[in-house]
Amino acid sequence: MSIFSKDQTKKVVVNAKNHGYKPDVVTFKTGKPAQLKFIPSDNMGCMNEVVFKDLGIDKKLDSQKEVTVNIPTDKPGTYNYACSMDMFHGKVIVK
Ligand SMILES: [Cu+2]
Repeated sequence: MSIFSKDQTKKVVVNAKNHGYKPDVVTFKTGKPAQLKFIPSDNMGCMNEVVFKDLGIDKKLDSQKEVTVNIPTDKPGTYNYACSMDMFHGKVIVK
């Protein structure tokens, strides 16, 4: 990635013992490629899988390294996500 890259990257720490996703809301701008990186902790529990129902994304997280989810930014929208049991919730806003 060069300094001229227009990509947007944000990080979310996953911790089942610390109320879930931190931060639980992230915002991206429309029109630029966006990546949400899930940073593991030592308390993944049932959060070892993340589900973006609206985007049809169901992804295993890795307890050792970050896992990237590409977020579509072609139009404004709000994408909720959750752990595989729908207990912990987070939100991505594209505007
Ligand atoms: Cu869960």
